[in-house]
Amino acid sequence: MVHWTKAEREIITSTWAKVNQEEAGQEALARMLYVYPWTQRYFASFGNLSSPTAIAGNPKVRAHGKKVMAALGEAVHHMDDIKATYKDLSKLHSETLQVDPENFQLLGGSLIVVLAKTFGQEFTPDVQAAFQKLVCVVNAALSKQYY
Ligand code: HEG
Repeated sequence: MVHWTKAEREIITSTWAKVNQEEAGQEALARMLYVYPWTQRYFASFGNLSSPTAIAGNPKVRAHGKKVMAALGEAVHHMDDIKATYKDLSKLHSETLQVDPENFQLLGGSLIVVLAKTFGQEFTPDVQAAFQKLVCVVNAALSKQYY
């Protein structure tokens, strides 16, 4: 089981509370779709993803970014039980959506870039370390139901 220090818990919960979920989710997803264009293959039903402007203005990207952030919020609220929290979501990505689990780290990395931009000087190495750890635990949990 993952061990979280008191400092890591405080960093994650206090930073998360300051995040604008819809904006950050939209930007993280948009960056993943642009920087790693092969991830677009899973979102064929989302329509126009042909340029940064198209992606940024795509309402489905925005709505989906919000959903992803809500799911990440569940992880933040259940930091000691992320595997169980994501059991169904992992099954969905594996069996139904058939998302290659390699992609999870691309979205997690994009989110960290967005947090770094948002918080600037406040995004200290300690804050980064805590979020990198959270992203690793989330990715492992989402990959758990793959076989
Ligand atoms: Mg996934 C659906 C969360 C990475 C592709 N994703 C969803 C849903 C959630 C979610 C909450 C909605 C589930 C539902 O409708 O019941 N996704 C989620 C998280 C992360 C992640 C927390 C990682 C941090 N997803 C991810 C990645 C890809 C992907 C990396 C592909 C590159 N997700 C994907 C697709 C759908 C979801 C294609 C269905 C979208 C739709 O058709 O609306």
